[in-house]
Amino acid sequence: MATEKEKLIDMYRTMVRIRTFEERVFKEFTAGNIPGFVHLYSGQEAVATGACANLGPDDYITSTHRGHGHLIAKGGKTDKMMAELYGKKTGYNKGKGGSMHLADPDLGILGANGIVAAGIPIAGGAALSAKLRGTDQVTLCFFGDGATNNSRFHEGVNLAACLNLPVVYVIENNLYAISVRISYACKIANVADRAGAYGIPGKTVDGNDVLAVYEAVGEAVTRARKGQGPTLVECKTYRWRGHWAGDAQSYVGKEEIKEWMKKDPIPRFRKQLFEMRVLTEKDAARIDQEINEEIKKAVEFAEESPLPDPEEVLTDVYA
Ligand SMILES: Cc1ncc(C[n+]2csc(CCOP(=O)(O)OP(=O)(O)O)c2C)c(N)n1
Ligand SMILES: [Mg+2]
Repeated sequence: MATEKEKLIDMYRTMVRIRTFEERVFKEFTAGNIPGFVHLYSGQEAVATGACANLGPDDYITSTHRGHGHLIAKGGKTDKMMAELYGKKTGYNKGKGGSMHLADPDLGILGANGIVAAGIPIAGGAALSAKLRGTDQVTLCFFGDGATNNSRFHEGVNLAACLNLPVVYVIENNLYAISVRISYACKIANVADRAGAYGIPGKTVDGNDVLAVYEAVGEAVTRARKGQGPTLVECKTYRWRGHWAGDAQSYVGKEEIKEWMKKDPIPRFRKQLFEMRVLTEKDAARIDQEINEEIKKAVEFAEESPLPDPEEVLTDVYA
């Protein structure tokens, strides 16, 4: 029970860390302090957190253009992430990757990715490697509803199913691909139903319920570790901010955003933890304060770090 309690508190801390990181990034981006593009994860914290809580340090994840939450949930350090977003030498990619190329192979983080659905074949490769090496490593492959209409989804999931690979596909159905609503681009209610076409299990869960995600992905991870092949887990959720941090969301009704904000996964989980007597109001306030301090320091670290030297422009281009 002690371990279980620690785990739940850790999951709560991760969700707060993601939200605090993202909202600070939004602020700094809006102020012009972060170059390039950022795609924020606020509202979707329960997915990355619940899914990655099933992984160990040796397992892999592939991510997307909306990757900050995935990295944090897999153990990415917020100071090195922030420095990378600022384009600084101390960042995960020495300041040359930015938000959409954040990666840490030592933590099994095979990279954020600016190409929609491109993580799917990479996850297949990582899972095939684990299988050939005879390890029990699992690969979690995150992607959005939009990616499920890309050909890489069909090819990648079909091949992984045929090869019985230890991979778990986590679809974050946040209802939109940029400004295109999922109902316009897909004629089935639950994308996870597509699993049947590949002969693998598929499940749709409330993606704002961290414990539901944890459980569904947990079952899929267990199957994968036992050599029983891939699973598709669809998590229904919502992104609070625009497609990217500067998007005015003119295609979304204000009421819709308000409705989803009422389903905020963080206070929802906090309430559950209070009811379970795992967390007190005082604990929650302490966690908020610790994380605020951590993110403040991450920004200071990023601001104070040097830019990469011009001579480094052609180094680390290829691994
Ligand atoms: C192959 C490819 N096609 C199109 C784009 C442009 N694009 C960037 S993000 C995006 C939408 C992705 O939607 P979804 O998969 O639902 O992820 P979300 O942004 O909702 O997290 C598109 C079409 C791209 N980056 N790569
Ligand atoms: Mg989407």
